[in-house]
Amino acid sequence: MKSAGANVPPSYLFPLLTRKNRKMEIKTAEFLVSSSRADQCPDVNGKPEYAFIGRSNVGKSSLINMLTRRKGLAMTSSTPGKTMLVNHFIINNEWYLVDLPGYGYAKRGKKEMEKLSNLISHYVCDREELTCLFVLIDSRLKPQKIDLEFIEWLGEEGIPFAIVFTKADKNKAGELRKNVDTFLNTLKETWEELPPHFITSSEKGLGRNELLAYIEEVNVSISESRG
Ligand SMILES: Nc1nc2c(ncn2[C@@H]2O[C@H](COP(=O)(O)OP(=O)(O)OP(=O)(O)O)[C@@H](O)[C@H]2O)c(=O)[nH]1
Ligand SMILES: [Mg+2]
Repeated sequence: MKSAGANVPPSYLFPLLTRKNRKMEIKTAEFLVSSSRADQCPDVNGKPEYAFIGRSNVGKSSLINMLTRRKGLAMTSSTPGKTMLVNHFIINNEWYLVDLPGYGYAKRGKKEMEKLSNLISHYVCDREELTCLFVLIDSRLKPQKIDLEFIEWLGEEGIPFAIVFTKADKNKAGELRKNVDTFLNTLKETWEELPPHFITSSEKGLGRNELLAYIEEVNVSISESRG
């Protein structure tokens, strides 16, 4: 049985659970750089990094724009496979949001698929600054094998992560909760403790405060742990 969450020392998890109503204001959000290889990612001086991963077209780039309230900051597209590089955005000059390419877009050539898969796995496994990986799941779908396998792999590698359900606005009434519960119940079969999860709509701004408050909690815990 495995457990998940953010990459902070265990003694700091308690305040994470108890301190409520923390608010994060986004004062500045700027694109820093794109990297085609994980070992070419920028030196961020130990500042925490929060990255977004998930199937192509699940809404990773849109979520970054929603969180920062900068519409064109991350490039989005209705066609899958838009984001091909690791994109770093610096927020409030204090921490980073990272937009990653999607996994599982079968229409690419084999070589390209391999290159992207290498980029993702090296970033996820080797990036020391990666504080929490947000795994985006389309809230309209039944649990997908590729997502479950990816989460299983995160467990094997011991990568701290949280789940973000996307496109909540596209669900019919009643379907949203049902799909979220089905997904979480599936995870419960192999995970001792469920990771934190968030329900979002980039279209409606749903989940913005909760996600930012979570990031803020983790940032505070990290700076407290460093003294
Ligand atoms: N209705 C609705 N549409 C969304 C939402 N989030 C994303 N979309 C749409 O879904 C499509 C894909 O969004 P992206 O943000 O580009 O997805 P991505 O995961 O970054 O995709 P890749 O970079 O190709 O892996 C776009 O047409 C978005 O407008 C949402 O919350 N609600
Ligand atoms: Mg994208």
